[in-house]
Amino acid sequence: MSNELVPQITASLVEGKPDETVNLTRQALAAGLEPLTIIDEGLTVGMNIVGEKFQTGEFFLPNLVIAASGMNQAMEILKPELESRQQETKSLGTVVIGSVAGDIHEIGKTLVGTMLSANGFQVHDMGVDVPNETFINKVKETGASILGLSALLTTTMTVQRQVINELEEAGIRDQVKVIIGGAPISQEWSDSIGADGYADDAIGAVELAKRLVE
Ligand code: B1M
Repeated sequence: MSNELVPQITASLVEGKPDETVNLTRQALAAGLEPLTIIDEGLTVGMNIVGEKFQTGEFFLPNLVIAASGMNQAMEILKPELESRQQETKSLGTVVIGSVAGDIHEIGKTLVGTMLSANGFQVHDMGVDVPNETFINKVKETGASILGLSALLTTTMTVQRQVINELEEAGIRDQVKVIIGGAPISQEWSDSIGADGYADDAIGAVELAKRLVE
């Protein structure tokens, strides 16, 4: 039954069975489940459980790596499905997005980029561990209206502030809206570093980006 597939997807990630995650994701799509339901209620829940078990010492780094591989492979199947549901026809603006320097977490950032693209933005995904200068140069080159900075570590969230400072030094801070996100990020942090907005998930990031370009 299709409604049993979502918890099975969660379990397959936690149990470290990427092939099963991929098979179950395909089955869930075939059963008519929405890609976002599979991501939010299946995959992300599984990654959060893996993260908690890592924090308590029950899981180790290889568990994180295997779970991430399962989620990434499932995302490769889901990305075209998300994009094919794109409803906007004209471009809402250009977004440059990436995980900040020192941060190699890519899943959440990629999901946010995919959702922005699926909702009518032209997205330049710069990848992970992106040097500050690369962000600045890409914003200049593309004339992007939004810069998205993802940080998953308490040690890399401060890089978001550095990028904002460097945009100011480059004289282009007022030309681009900076949105930030990632597990340790809060509205308070966003306000304190002078970002234009914070979202705690991909849907929130799309709503925020649309609001900012209006
Ligand atoms: Co890492 N890791 N990790 N890890 N890892 C966390 C983040 C951690 C919370 C785990 C834990 O201890 N519970 C912890 C951080 C602790 C802290 O600083 N507070 C941690 C650690 C410590 C580390 C290492 C230091 C471990 C080590 O080496 N000892 C190391 C650091 C590497 C580095 O970056 N330099 C490390 C490495 C890794 C792997 C490489 C093994 C792997 C990443 C693989 C990959 O991405 N290809 C990994 C993983 C998988 C995780 C957890 C388990 C899952 C992250 C994930 O993909 N979540 C994570 C625990 C957790 O977060 N629960 C953890 C699913 C994804 C959909 O959610 O990324 O949060 P998320 O994105 C969300 C929102 O945050 C938001 O929307 C997304 C969609 O809903 N969002 C944005 C994200 N970016 C946004 C940008 C926006 C707006 C919203 O606007 C621009």
